[in-house]
Amino acid sequence: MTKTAALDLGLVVAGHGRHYIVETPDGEQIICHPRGKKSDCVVGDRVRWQASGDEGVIEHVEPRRNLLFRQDEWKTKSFAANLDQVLVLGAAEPMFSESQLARALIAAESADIPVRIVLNKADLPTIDAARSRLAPYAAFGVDVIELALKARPDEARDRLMPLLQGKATFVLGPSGTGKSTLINLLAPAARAQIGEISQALNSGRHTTTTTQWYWLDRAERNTALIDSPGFQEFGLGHIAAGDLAALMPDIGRHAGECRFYNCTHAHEPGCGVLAALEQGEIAESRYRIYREIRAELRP
Ligand SMILES: Nc1nc2c(ncn2[C@@H]2O[C@H](COP(=O)(O)OP(=O)(O)OP(=O)(O)O)[C@@H](O)[C@H]2O)c(=O)[nH]1
Ligand SMILES: [Mg+2]
Ligand SMILES: [Zn+2]
Repeated sequence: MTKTAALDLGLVVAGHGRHYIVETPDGEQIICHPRGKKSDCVVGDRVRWQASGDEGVIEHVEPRRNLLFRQDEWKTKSFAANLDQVLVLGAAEPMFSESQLARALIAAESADIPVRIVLNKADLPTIDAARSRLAPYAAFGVDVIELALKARPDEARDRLMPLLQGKATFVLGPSGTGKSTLINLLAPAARAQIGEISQALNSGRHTTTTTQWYWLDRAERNTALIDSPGFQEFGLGHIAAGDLAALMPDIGRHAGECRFYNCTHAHEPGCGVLAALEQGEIAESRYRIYREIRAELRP
């Protein structure tokens, strides 16, 4: 038996700076601190810990199945580990940035985590513009689910539940798209704070500031949703420029047709991607985003 196997196993369900909430296999929640200075756990981590008074000390993080993160210019922002899928939320108001959405998809693809897009606030008149902006994504095979989480909650629940059952799903998206609304709709015990709460209490909007794991089924603990703060920027500094096309399926599928094996799809003769763009097989917005991101990446 290894030394760590003697320690208790727990699941990190929240992190607040230097301490974490670890849930035991019987559902008890304990405040834990990591051993040593480095706090390198994230929500979704399985950890080995031991009690120290009323609190606990995290001794060891179990190997991760995957880790979703972004890499801005100066720092790595880890979202969560051991995920079964990512729901990327966009809304008609505030109108989502297609570049941010594309980046979230690329990060999930590079972490090898399946994604779906939820387009929320379908009750608003601006939904048509949002829907056409997402048409290229549906065309290359992303599941795009149009919902009105607040205006038509029963329909939203019926559409989502079969897709979430038995999985740990990370809810990712810009601020104000309805991530916490989604969590509150589906996780009975959740009190994820949403826009209105604080509008009533103070002048600011209430925005989620920490990542938090919620069970949809507290007794069985098979199905979870993870709420997260909205992002503003989404850097992909961890991706090598030459790998980018392969992480954008609509572009990557034409890269094999290029004359040069190291084609950058910018100006080379015999480029399969440029030919597909010309033919309308790649959406102009997608190609523009490919060029924009590529310019930021290390060669
Ligand atoms: N019209 C409309 N508004 C909605 C819908 N769903 C959510 N909203 C509203 O959108 C606002 C933001 O919702 P939140 O759930 O707090 O958004 P969030 O993505 O958690 O935002 P952050 O925590 O800031 O990242 C709230 O005022 C919600 O009531 C919808 O289906 N239709
Ligand atoms: Mg929120
Ligand atoms: Zn090319």
